Amino acid sequence: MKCKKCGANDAEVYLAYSNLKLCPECFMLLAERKVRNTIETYKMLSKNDNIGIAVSGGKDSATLAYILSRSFEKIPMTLIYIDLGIPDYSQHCLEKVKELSKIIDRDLIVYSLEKELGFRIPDFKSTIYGRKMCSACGTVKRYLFNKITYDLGLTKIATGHNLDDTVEAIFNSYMEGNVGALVRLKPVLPKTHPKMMPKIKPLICLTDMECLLYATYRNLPIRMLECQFAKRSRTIRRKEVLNLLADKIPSFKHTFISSHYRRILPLLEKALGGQSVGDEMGIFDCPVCGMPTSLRSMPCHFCKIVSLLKRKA
Ligand code: Q46
Ligand code: ZN
Repeated sequence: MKCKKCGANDAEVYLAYSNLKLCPECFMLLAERKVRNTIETYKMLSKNDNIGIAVSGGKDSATLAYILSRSFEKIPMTLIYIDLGIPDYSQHCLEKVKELSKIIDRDLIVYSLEKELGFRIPDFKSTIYGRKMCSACGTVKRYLFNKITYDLGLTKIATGHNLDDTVEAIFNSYMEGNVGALVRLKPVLPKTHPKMMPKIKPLICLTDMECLLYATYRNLPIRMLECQFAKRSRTIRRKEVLNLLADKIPSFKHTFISSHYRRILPLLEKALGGQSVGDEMGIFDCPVCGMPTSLRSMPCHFCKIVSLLKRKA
């Protein structure tokens, strides 16, 4: 079977949602075009930008960094890696992001939790987060990527959230009736506080599998180890359910996300009068670290969970 685009090479990739059979070269060009179109549609980048790219050693952030760097050569970009101190895994991922930074010739900032803050993610095992390590880890990463981007004087941060991540997050917010989270799950999050950096998600148009195929065909350095805390998380189980739906209805994820952004989200925002749920309560400065928080006169989530470790020490 020949590639449906070029008609010359053998097709290796089948995109069921659009019934396309492509050769690796045409698939990679299509993926890059989709990302560039997403960036244009949502006005994610401007020529004065100097962006941070959150990298983890995984397929998504490697794909993101490669496509951004190649498509927007003139825009300054810095890779940011947080060393979480997870035995074997963090060191392995660090080696991958170092290789990636060499390949794309962009600077890499490595922030070590242990060196900078004196703790590691596994230290949360002995706290109330022992059974939900990913929740503590997510809070730490979100906080630090924002803070590092701010401290470095960059203009925004790009993350590797892909289409599957976003469909799962929207689906979960529907399930929980969490309208606030639903309204915040946008491809672009603008600056709502002087220290809250804008966030962009250029991979929102590519599935998990497309990111994996892209990183593999481009021979990008990606991790081979799984984090020891990743086992059977709820997020993974919800993704499995959504994949079952996509097996039966191949366009399910694309239709779901486009209906949400085109039809549901504008209505929700209108109903909220242009505010996100929680906006009416404002954004405050954390009394401990000075970074933005939705909690009035209280430490931010990051400071709260870090204080748990200090109490244990
Ligand atoms: S690193 Fe952190 Fe992940 Fe490990 S503890 Fe969970 S969130 S699984 S991407
Ligand atoms: Zn704080």
